[in-house]
Amino acid sequence: MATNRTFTMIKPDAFGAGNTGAILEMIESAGFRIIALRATRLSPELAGQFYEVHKERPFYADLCQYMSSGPIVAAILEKSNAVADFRSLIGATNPENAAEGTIRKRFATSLEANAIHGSDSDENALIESNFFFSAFDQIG
Ligand code: DGI
Repeated sequence: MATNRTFTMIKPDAFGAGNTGAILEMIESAGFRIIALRATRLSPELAGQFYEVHKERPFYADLCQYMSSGPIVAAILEKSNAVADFRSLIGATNPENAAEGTIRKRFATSLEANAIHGSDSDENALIESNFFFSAFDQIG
């Protein structure tokens, strides 16, 4: 994958509240092109694999339970400087610290239910994209 891609998930709180369309609109308006998109549901085991990097953290069990509590939308996005620009668009992990105009400021309801995921590096964007999508799922 080129370094101009990132991976995102619209989390169960935002999906359940019917905010998927508004969030995708913010993403496209910010100049990201959708390369792959799917609605799905994570089992606790799959959520655990996805967030394995956090497995020693005290919130890991809660995070896996939360991320498997309802459907999510996964997507691969393309834009120059995608990883950093998307982290700016989504805002700080804790919505209390998220800047005005960010997705988390607008849609997150708590530190855990923070509406959206964005990869934190090009390497993780590739790993996370391959977790959800085959090459066949991704447009060129
Ligand atoms: O990359 P981020 O999603 O912004 O943040 P992260 O990779 O540090 O953490 C992954 C997710 O775990 C985050 O989006 C929300 C949740 N989380 C992070 N820190 C805490 C937390 N959940 C709880 N309950 N408590 C925390 O301290």
